Amino acid sequence: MPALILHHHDPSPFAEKIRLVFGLKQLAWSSVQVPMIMPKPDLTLLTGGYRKAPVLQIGADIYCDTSLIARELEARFPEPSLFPSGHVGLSYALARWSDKAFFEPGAGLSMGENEGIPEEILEDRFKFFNFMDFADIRGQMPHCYAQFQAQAQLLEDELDVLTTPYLSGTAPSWIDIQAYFPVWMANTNIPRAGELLAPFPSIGAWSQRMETIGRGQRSDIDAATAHEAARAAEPAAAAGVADNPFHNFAAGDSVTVMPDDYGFDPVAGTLTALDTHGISIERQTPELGTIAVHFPRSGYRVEAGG
Ligand SMILES: N[C@@H](CCC(=O)N[C@@H](CS)C(=O)NCC(=O)O)C(=O)O
Repeated sequence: MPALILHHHDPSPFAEKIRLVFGLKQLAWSSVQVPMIMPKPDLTLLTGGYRKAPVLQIGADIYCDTSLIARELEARFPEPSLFPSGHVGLSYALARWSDKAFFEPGAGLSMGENEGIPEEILEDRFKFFNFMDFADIRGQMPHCYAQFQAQAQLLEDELDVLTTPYLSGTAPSWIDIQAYFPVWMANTNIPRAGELLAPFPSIGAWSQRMETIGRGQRSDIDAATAHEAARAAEPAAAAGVADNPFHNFAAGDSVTVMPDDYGFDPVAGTLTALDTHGISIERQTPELGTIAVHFPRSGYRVEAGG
């Protein structure tokens, strides 16, 4: 099986989710650092335009978005499972809470409370994070603190009544990882993290347990090596388009796919698979040959043309 290659940047909280999955599953993986801001030509050569971090590459297959990356890693490496106590649907559903309600105020605090963030990063995020009011970022800080702590309180309430070390039992799970990544972001990127998290001692104790998961065995490679791995491989067989009365798409259609929340960069290609879990397209590239790009169905818009 080709290597697992994660295209990410070390400060990325979303990438931290997947680094923790590598830890939980004790996987060896290769790391390619991507720039924090556009342009990212080495990444978009693979994705066709999708720019967010992280992206998982396995040969000529490119997996976008942490929900889909988790699903793919679980399918390929089922043990130890991301779902030790079941609750697969509920676990994925939790992303709408942690990616939005918990992450967004944390992202606001990371941008608004750090002195000296380079102007080009602020400008990039100004265009990218449509959920933030950059015109009055300082004025938003009290609300961001309040919202971050309101979500931390929910997590603390849950941890307070736990009789097991992790949220869904004796082993860590995708639920733990999703709930933990905004806490990791606070500790890593928010200057007043100590005060912010001080009212939540159960989160502190559980965070120490989460850190024991590790991040698997990482080796650093450059983008050219990742491109060579894509060139040398063919995409995995696609599952086709599932029957559904609510759309008219068929395998072979030209489509574009893009996120429906922020970072609206369309990726054009030929549809090869579509169901209620995911979307796959193939792109012909002069540099790398055929590349398959995969997205989750939840949170991604497919449109005809491209
Ligand atoms: N829904 C996406 C969100 C990913 C995301 O927003 N990642 C941030 C980094 S933490 C990002 O891409 N920021 C802009 C950038 O790095 O270019 C996922 O789950 O992977």
